[in-house]
Amino acid sequence: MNMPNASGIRLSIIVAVYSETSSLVETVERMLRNDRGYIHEIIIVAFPRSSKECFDVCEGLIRKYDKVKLHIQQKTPGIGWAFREGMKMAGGTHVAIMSGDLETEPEAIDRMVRKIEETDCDVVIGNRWLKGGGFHNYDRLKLVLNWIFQLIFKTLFLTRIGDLTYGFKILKKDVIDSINWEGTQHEICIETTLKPMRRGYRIEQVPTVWIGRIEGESKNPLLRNFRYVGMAFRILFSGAKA
Ligand SMILES: Nc1nc2c(ncn2[C@@H]2O[C@H](COP(=O)(O)OP(=O)(O)O)[C@@H](O)[C@H]2O)c(=O)[nH]1
Ligand SMILES: [Mg+2]
Repeated sequence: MNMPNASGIRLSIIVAVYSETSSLVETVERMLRNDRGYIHEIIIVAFPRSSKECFDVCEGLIRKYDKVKLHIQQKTPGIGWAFREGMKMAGGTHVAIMSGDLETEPEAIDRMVRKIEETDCDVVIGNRWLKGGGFHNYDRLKLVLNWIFQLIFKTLFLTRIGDLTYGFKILKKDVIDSINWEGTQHEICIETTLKPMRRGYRIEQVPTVWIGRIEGESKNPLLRNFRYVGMAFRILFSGAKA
Protein backbone atom coordinates (compact mmCIF):
# COMPACT_ATOMS: atom_id res chain seq x y z
CA MET A 1 0.00 0.00 0.00
CA ASN A 2 1.51 3.34 -0.98
CA MET A 3 -1.03 6.01 0.01
CA PRO A 4 0.51 9.47 0.25
CA ASN A 5 0.32 11.14 3.64
CA ALA A 6 -1.87 14.25 3.83
CA SER A 7 0.73 16.22 5.79
CA GLY A 8 3.42 15.59 3.14
CA ILE A 9 5.69 13.76 5.56
CA ARG A 10 7.83 11.11 3.90
CA LEU A 11 9.66 9.28 6.62
CA SER A 12 12.90 7.32 6.19
CA ILE A 13 13.40 5.05 9.16
CA ILE A 14 16.95 3.92 9.93
CA VAL A 15 17.09 0.75 12.01
CA ALA A 16 20.53 -0.18 13.40
CA VAL A 17 20.99 -3.93 13.54
CA TYR A 18 23.72 -6.14 14.95
CA SER A 19 22.57 -9.76 14.68
CA GLU A 20 18.94 -9.25 15.78
CA THR A 21 16.36 -11.54 14.14
CA SER A 22 12.84 -11.82 15.64
CA SER A 23 13.13 -8.40 17.33
CA LEU A 24 13.92 -6.83 13.97
CA VAL A 25 10.94 -8.47 12.26
CA GLU A 26 8.65 -7.29 15.04
CA THR A 27 10.09 -3.77 14.93
CA VAL A 28 9.50 -3.48 11.17
CA GLU A 29 6.05 -5.08 11.14
CA ARG A 30 4.69 -3.08 14.08
CA MET A 31 5.70 0.16 12.32
CA LEU A 32 4.21 -0.91 8.99
CA ARG A 33 0.98 -1.81 10.76
CA ASN A 34 0.68 1.73 12.16
CA ASP A 35 1.67 3.49 8.95
CA ARG A 36 -0.84 6.15 7.88
CA GLY A 37 0.97 6.63 4.57
CA TYR A 38 3.99 8.49 5.95
CA ILE A 39 6.58 5.70 5.76
CA HIS A 40 8.73 6.30 2.70
CA GLU A 41 11.26 3.57 3.46
CA ILE A 42 12.74 1.51 6.25
CA ILE A 43 16.51 1.22 5.88
CA ILE A 44 18.03 -1.60 7.90
CA VAL A 45 21.69 -0.77 8.50
CA ALA A 46 23.32 -4.04 9.46
CA PHE A 47 26.69 -4.53 11.06
CA PRO A 48 28.71 -6.54 8.48
CA ARG A 49 29.66 -9.30 10.90
CA SER A 50 26.07 -9.87 12.01
CA SER A 51 24.94 -13.51 12.17
CA LYS A 52 23.81 -15.45 9.11
CA GLU A 53 20.35 -15.80 10.71
CA CYS A 54 20.17 -12.02 10.90
CA PHE A 55 21.01 -11.59 7.21
CA ASP A 56 18.47 -14.31 6.29
CA VAL A 57 15.82 -12.38 8.21
CA CYS A 58 16.82 -9.12 6.47
CA GLU A 59 16.58 -10.78 3.05
CA GLY A 60 13.14 -12.11 3.98
CA LEU A 61 11.95 -8.64 4.98
CA ILE A 62 13.16 -6.96 1.80
CA ARG A 63 11.49 -9.66 -0.30
CA LYS A 64 8.21 -9.28 1.58
CA TYR A 65 7.96 -5.48 1.94
CA ASP A 66 8.73 -3.01 -0.87
CA LYS A 67 9.54 -0.24 1.60
CA VAL A 68 12.24 -2.21 3.41
CA LYS A 69 15.86 -1.83 2.24
CA LEU A 70 19.08 -3.35 3.51
CA HIS A 71 22.37 -1.49 3.76
CA ILE A 72 25.45 -3.24 5.05
CA GLN A 73 27.44 -0.82 7.15
CA GLN A 74 30.64 0.23 5.34
CA LYS A 75 32.62 1.88 8.15
CA THR A 76 33.07 0.03 11.43
CA PRO A 77 32.94 -0.30 14.32
CA GLY A 78 30.09 1.68 15.80
CA ILE A 79 26.43 2.58 15.63
CA GLY A 80 27.46 6.20 14.90
CA TRP A 81 28.75 5.15 11.49
CA ALA A 82 25.61 3.03 10.98
CA PHE A 83 23.25 5.96 11.62
CA ARG A 84 25.38 8.36 9.59
CA GLU A 85 25.44 6.05 6.57
CA GLY A 86 21.67 5.53 6.86
CA MET A 87 21.03 9.27 7.22
CA LYS A 88 23.01 9.95 4.02
CA MET A 89 21.01 7.37 2.07
CA ALA A 90 17.63 8.58 3.33
CA GLY A 91 15.33 9.89 0.59
CA GLY A 92 12.49 11.18 2.79
CA THR A 93 11.62 14.63 4.16
CA HIS A 94 12.22 13.29 7.69
CA VAL A 95 14.53 10.65 9.14
CA ALA A 96 13.97 8.43 12.19
CA ILE A 97 16.78 6.66 14.00
CA MET A 98 16.12 3.63 16.17
CA SER A 99 17.29 0.16 17.24
CA GLY A 100 16.45 -3.30 15.95
CA ASP A 101 16.39 -4.88 19.41
CA LEU A 102 12.84 -3.74 20.32
CA GLU A 103 14.11 -1.46 23.09
CA THR A 104 12.93 1.51 21.01
CA GLU A 105 9.12 1.22 21.02
CA PRO A 106 7.91 0.88 17.40
CA GLU A 107 4.52 2.54 18.16
CA ALA A 108 6.28 5.70 19.34
CA ILE A 109 7.14 6.46 15.71
CA ASP A 110 3.46 7.16 15.00
CA ARG A 111 3.25 9.42 18.06
CA MET A 112 6.34 11.29 16.86
CA VAL A 113 4.83 11.77 13.41
CA ARG A 114 1.62 13.12 14.97
CA LYS A 115 3.71 15.59 16.97
CA ILE A 116 5.37 16.78 13.74
CA GLU A 117 1.96 17.08 12.07
CA GLU A 118 0.70 19.19 14.99
CA THR A 119 3.72 21.44 15.46
CA ASP A 120 5.89 21.18 12.31
CA CYS A 121 8.87 20.95 14.67
CA ASP A 122 12.37 20.26 13.32
CA VAL A 123 13.12 17.37 15.66
CA VAL A 124 10.98 15.15 17.88
CA ILE A 125 12.65 13.00 20.47
CA GLY A 126 11.47 10.01 22.46
CA ASN A 127 11.59 10.78 26.20
CA ARG A 128 11.43 7.90 28.67
CA TRP A 129 11.25 10.29 31.65
CA LEU A 130 7.95 11.93 30.65
CA LYS A 131 4.61 10.91 32.14
CA GLY A 132 3.45 7.93 30.09
CA GLY A 133 7.03 6.85 29.36
CA GLY A 134 9.30 4.60 31.38
CA PHE A 135 11.95 1.93 31.71
CA HIS A 136 11.34 -1.80 32.06
CA ASN A 137 14.10 -4.22 32.78
CA TYR A 138 16.74 -1.45 32.79
CA ASP A 139 19.95 -1.84 34.76
CA ARG A 140 19.56 -0.08 38.18
CA LEU A 141 22.98 1.58 38.14
CA LYS A 142 22.43 2.80 34.58
CA LEU A 143 19.06 4.24 35.59
CA VAL A 144 20.57 6.26 38.45
CA LEU A 145 23.44 7.48 36.26
CA ASN A 146 20.96 8.34 33.52
CA TRP A 147 18.85 10.45 35.92
CA ILE A 148 21.91 12.31 37.27
CA PHE A 149 23.19 12.87 33.74
CA GLN A 150 19.86 14.31 32.56
CA LEU A 151 19.74 16.68 35.52
CA ILE A 152 23.28 17.98 34.98
CA PHE A 153 23.02 18.43 31.22
CA LYS A 154 19.50 19.88 31.25
CA THR A 155 20.90 22.52 33.59
CA LEU A 156 24.06 23.14 31.56
CA PHE A 157 22.14 23.41 28.30
CA LEU A 158 19.31 25.40 29.94
CA THR A 159 16.67 23.26 28.31
CA ARG A 160 13.23 21.84 29.07
CA ILE A 161 14.03 18.92 26.77
CA GLY A 162 14.87 15.71 28.64
CA ASP A 163 16.30 12.27 27.88
CA LEU A 164 19.17 13.94 26.05
CA THR A 165 21.09 10.67 25.76
CA TYR A 166 18.38 8.68 24.01
CA GLY A 167 18.99 7.67 20.38
CA PHE A 168 15.34 7.42 19.33
CA LYS A 169 13.96 10.39 17.42
CA ILE A 170 12.91 11.93 14.12
CA LEU A 171 14.77 14.82 12.48
CA LYS A 172 13.96 16.80 9.37
CA LYS A 173 16.27 15.73 6.57
CA ASP A 174 17.33 19.38 6.11
CA VAL A 175 18.41 19.51 9.75
CA ILE A 176 20.46 16.36 9.30
CA ASP A 177 22.10 17.73 6.16
CA SER A 178 23.00 21.01 7.88
CA ILE A 179 25.03 19.40 10.66
CA ASN A 180 28.52 17.93 10.73
CA TRP A 181 28.11 14.59 12.50
CA GLU A 182 31.13 13.27 14.37
CA GLY A 183 29.97 10.43 16.63
CA THR A 184 31.14 7.00 15.52
CA GLN A 185 29.74 4.96 18.41
CA HIS A 186 26.82 5.36 20.82
CA GLU A 187 27.60 9.04 21.50
CA ILE A 188 25.76 9.73 18.22
CA CYS A 189 22.66 9.26 20.40
CA ILE A 190 23.31 12.44 22.39
CA GLU A 191 24.85 14.31 19.45
CA THR A 192 21.63 14.01 17.42
CA THR A 193 19.71 15.90 20.12
CA LEU A 194 22.29 18.39 21.41
CA LYS A 195 23.61 19.66 18.08
CA PRO A 196 20.16 20.55 16.66
CA MET A 197 19.33 22.14 20.03
CA ARG A 198 22.50 24.23 19.94
CA ARG A 199 21.63 25.38 16.42
CA GLY A 200 18.26 26.65 17.66
CA TYR A 201 16.11 24.09 15.86
CA ARG A 202 12.63 23.53 17.33
CA ILE A 203 12.53 20.33 19.34
CA GLU A 204 9.45 18.54 20.70
CA GLN A 205 9.22 15.36 22.73
CA VAL A 206 6.86 12.43 23.17
CA PRO A 207 6.75 9.87 25.98
CA THR A 208 8.00 6.41 25.20
CA VAL A 209 8.64 3.19 27.07
CA TRP A 210 11.97 1.38 26.94
CA ILE A 211 11.71 -2.39 27.35
CA GLY A 212 14.95 -4.33 27.82
CA ARG A 213 15.77 -6.68 24.99
CA ILE A 214 14.93 -10.37 25.19
CA GLU A 215 17.14 -11.29 22.22
CA GLY A 216 20.93 -10.86 22.07
CA GLU A 217 22.91 -8.38 24.12
CA SER A 218 23.82 -4.71 24.23
CA LYS A 219 26.92 -3.48 22.39
CA ASN A 220 27.01 -0.45 24.67
CA PRO A 221 29.25 -1.10 27.69
CA LEU A 222 28.77 1.14 30.73
CA LEU A 223 32.20 2.75 30.26
CA ARG A 224 31.10 4.04 26.87
CA ASN A 225 29.00 6.57 28.76
CA PHE A 226 32.18 8.64 29.07
CA ARG A 227 31.95 9.16 25.31
CA TYR A 228 28.49 10.68 25.86
CA VAL A 229 29.95 13.04 28.46
CA GLY A 230 32.85 13.98 26.16
CA MET A 231 30.48 14.68 23.27
CA ALA A 232 28.13 16.75 25.48
CA PHE A 233 30.97 18.98 26.72
CA ARG A 234 32.41 19.40 23.22
CA ILE A 235 29.02 20.60 21.99
CA LEU A 236 28.48 22.79 25.06
CA PHE A 237 31.78 24.62 24.55
CA SER A 238 31.62 24.86 20.76
CA GLY A 239 28.34 26.82 20.85
CA ALA A 240 26.09 27.12 17.81
CA LYS A 241 28.88 26.10 15.43
CA ALA A 242 28.54 22.49 16.61
N1 LIG B 1 24.72 -1.49 12.35
C1 LIG B 1 25.12 -1.47 13.63
N2 LIG B 1 24.23 -1.67 14.61
C2 LIG B 1 24.69 -1.62 15.89
C3 LIG B 1 26.05 -1.38 16.23
N3 LIG B 1 26.16 -1.38 17.59
C4 LIG B 1 24.93 -1.63 18.07
N4 LIG B 1 24.04 -1.78 17.05
C5 LIG B 1 22.59 -2.02 17.13
O1 LIG B 1 22.00 -0.79 17.50
C6 LIG B 1 20.97 -0.96 18.46
C7 LIG B 1 21.32 -0.23 19.76
O2 LIG B 1 22.51 -0.73 20.29
P1 LIG B 1 22.65 -1.53 21.68
O3 LIG B 1 23.94 -2.28 21.60
O4 LIG B 1 21.44 -2.31 21.98
O5 LIG B 1 22.85 -0.32 22.71
P2 LIG B 1 22.00 0.06 24.02
O6 LIG B 1 20.55 -0.10 23.66
O7 LIG B 1 22.41 1.47 24.29
O8 LIG B 1 22.42 -0.89 25.07
C8 LIG B 1 20.83 -2.46 18.63
O9 LIG B 1 19.79 -2.93 17.79
C9 LIG B 1 22.20 -3.00 18.20
O10 LIG B 1 22.13 -4.32 17.73
C10 LIG B 1 26.96 -1.17 15.14
O11 LIG B 1 28.16 -0.95 15.32
N5 LIG B 1 26.45 -1.22 13.88
MG1 LIG C 1 19.67 -1.75 22.90
